[in-house]
Amino acid sequence: MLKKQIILLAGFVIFLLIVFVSIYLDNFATKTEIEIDLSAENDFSDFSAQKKKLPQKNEEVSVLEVNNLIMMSGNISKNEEADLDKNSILENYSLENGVLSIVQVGEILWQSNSDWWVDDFVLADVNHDGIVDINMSVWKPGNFGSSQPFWIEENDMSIKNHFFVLDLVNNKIKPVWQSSNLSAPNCAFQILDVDNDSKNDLVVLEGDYVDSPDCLGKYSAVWKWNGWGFGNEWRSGNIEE
Ligand SMILES: [Ca+2]
Ligand SMILES: [Ca+2]
Ligand SMILES: [Ca+2]
Repeated sequence: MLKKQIILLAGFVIFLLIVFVSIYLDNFATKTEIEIDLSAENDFSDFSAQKKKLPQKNEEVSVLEVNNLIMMSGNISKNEEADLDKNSILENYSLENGVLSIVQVGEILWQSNSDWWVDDFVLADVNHDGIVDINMSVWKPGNFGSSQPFWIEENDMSIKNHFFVLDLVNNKIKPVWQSSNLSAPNCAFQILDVDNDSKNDLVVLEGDYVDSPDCLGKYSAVWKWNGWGFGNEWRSGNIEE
């Protein structure tokens, strides 16, 4: 009888231990997560505060001419109207202080993430499927977009430049292609058919992360959509030399 009681008591003690350990581990995991998030957020608010101090640019002023191409870089503000989802209602695409907003009849359909700084956007069919895409140059912490590959254990949380291609489908944003950290940031970009094959090309002005959060163009390059991403077609020598 006593033996049975001892076994029951030991079982109960083990049960309590398991409960306490799991609560402790759970708290620990949540705490670590929050600390990581907060530090990334602080870095990003510093970064965006510095970006806001860069000279304000819009279509009328401060364009940059490279190989006869007009490109803008800096703190760009611009507005465009288009019907990308082909529902016969125009959406307004507006970029202000690094935030891209898509507004349709006074209603905000979408706004870029709070930890993204959108340098510029261009509405053009970059992947040749007949659908006009929203192409963006984005600075953000974290190497990956919404999905981190399972084999990568640690995300690089430094703020780097990315190129994102999105579509608007039924009033919702659908990611088409998102780069991880670009090895050189794009200071400015344009989408147009430079080699006259009736397919749009991505023309970029590349800089160096040493100038971040500013971006000073050093090389120009042409990229072409290859079905699953962008392949480099051509890169110039250093423009400054
Ligand atoms: Ca529409
Ligand atoms: Ca497209
Ligand atoms: Ca082309």
